[in-house]
Amino acid sequence: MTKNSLVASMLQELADYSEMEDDLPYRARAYRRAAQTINSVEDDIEALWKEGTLMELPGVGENIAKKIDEILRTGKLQTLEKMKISTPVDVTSLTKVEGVGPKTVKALYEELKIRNIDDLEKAIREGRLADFRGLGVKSPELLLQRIQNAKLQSNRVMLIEAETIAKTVSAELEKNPNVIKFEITGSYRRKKETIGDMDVLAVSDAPQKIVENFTKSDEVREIVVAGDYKASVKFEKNFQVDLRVVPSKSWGAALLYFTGSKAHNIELRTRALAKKYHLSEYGLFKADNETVVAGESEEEVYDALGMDYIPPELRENKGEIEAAVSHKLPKLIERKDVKGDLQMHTSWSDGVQSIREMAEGAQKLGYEYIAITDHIGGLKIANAMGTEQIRDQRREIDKLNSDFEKAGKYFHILQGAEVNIKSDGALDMPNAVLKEFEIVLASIHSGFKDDVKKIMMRFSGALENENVDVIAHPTGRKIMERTGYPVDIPELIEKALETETILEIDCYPNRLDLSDENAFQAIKAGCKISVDTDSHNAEELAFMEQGIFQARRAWAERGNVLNTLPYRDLLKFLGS
Ligand code: DGT
Ligand code: CA
Ligand code: CA
Ligand code: ZN
Repeated sequence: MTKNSLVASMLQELADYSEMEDDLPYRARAYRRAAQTINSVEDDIEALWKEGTLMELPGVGENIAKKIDEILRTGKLQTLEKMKISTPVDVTSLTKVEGVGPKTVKALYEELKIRNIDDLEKAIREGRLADFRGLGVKSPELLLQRIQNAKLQSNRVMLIEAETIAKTVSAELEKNPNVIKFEITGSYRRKKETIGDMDVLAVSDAPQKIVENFTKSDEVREIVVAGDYKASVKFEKNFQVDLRVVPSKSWGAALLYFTGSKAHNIELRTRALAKKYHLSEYGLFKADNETVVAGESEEEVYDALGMDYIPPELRENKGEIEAAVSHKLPKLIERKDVKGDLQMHTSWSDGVQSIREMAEGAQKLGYEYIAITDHIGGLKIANAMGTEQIRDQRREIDKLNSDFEKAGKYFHILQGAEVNIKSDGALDMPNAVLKEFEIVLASIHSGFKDDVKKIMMRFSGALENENVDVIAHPTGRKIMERTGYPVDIPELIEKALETETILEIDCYPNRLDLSDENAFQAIKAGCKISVDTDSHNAEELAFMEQGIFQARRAWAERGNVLNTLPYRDLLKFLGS
């Protein structure tokens, strides 16, 4: 685990504080820029520091290099510590409220002693914030709404970010000799698209030692509580990690409890009561509350309740409990069922690598095929291809395919395309061109402010077009960034079924579009789904994993997903 994000978040905080203290605004900007660079570079900041090459990073001059040195040597920044003492506020969270900048944070603290979002909310509710208009809102209600939004977003992270944190946590626990076993539970284990906090469970014969070691990890920024069997700490960006140590005889019951969801737990407990049992995080007990029925493993608990084992992704109380009782749980799709990837971009449009590089990346993943789906038409921001380029690209693909054949590799590149659905609903390329592709994805990239009727009108042309195989990223949402354009999901599903159009789960980590719930509805209705990465370089092909989690949350079996088909069957399917 590199220290890049630790250094970046400290510089970011320093930037916020500097701006608040009305020091020199350009200095705050410089810290912020350096933080961004450090967050996005591939290089390990600690390695650069040891080599003495920090200043080769863009935006890192002598002053910032000194700060980085101090962070890496001492884990702290004296300047920042001093500022925190004089103005003890949670500037990072407060500035997440729309309309609240570092200057406002300072004023709120000086005038009303507001230190964090909760204080701010309280002040509004108690009518103490007379000058709410200074925050750019017409009413206190609107401000409360913004606070809710900030709270919702503030400390949640995308699944892919949680994976990085999970690796750190796992590395800490793996090197701890007192840990017998551990598991990261909660929404992380259920593979939700965003994670609020991380719930870690461990078995040990020396709980206190684990807690002590864990709270001393490099990444811990703040210890919220530390007891004999549990601790709550904050990592960078205020992300909370809870650790609980349990005895091995309760391992299964605790896993079940802390994996959740809460709704699933409540339903399980009700089922237990109906059997005259009592279920808690300590175990499944008889009515006397003493005789243990089950508890060491999750399987044992489900079994005692007369149910099949329920994979974590399904534990949302959406019918999985009934299905487990009647032995009708879906046989969920697995990563290894995937035979190819049907959305990716190359340097022919807005990607950064060649077709060959993408193909080689896909071969490393064991795929039989990929579809190159560069943008076509007039979409300027995506550097879309015109007809001449499409012909040239076809030649390159033919050549590569014949090279693979000669080399005895069973691997095939399909020439596909992503065509834009224009604001009037027409496709951005005539049918005569579209019909030459082996697979065509149609998608919306503009006119997000259209109302739902207009959006559905725009979709209908694409759905009814016989050359369109897939609707890509159907809602246009980006997680924690934008909700996308309005889509009537039931209508989209119905029309997709009618016209035999495939709906996509775009695996790009901030898209995951269709969402779990939308994909669940589509699959339930009988739609075929394509789970594809929308990669813009070969490394991103690995995002397939994210999409498979999402598909599992949507109850997808292998048969529901287009790109589990072997190459020959895929061609037959697309040809029909
Ligand atoms: P998150 O952290 O918001 O992404 O979502 P979770 O599901 O990880 O929720 P969290 O961290 O509040 O709690 C972890 C698990 O603990 C949750 O999935 C189920 C269990 N749990 C928490 N509170 C309750 C409760 O009041 N009742 C029951 N039955 N279970 C609970
Ligand atoms: Ca959690
Ligand atoms: Ca928690
Ligand atoms: Zn697109």
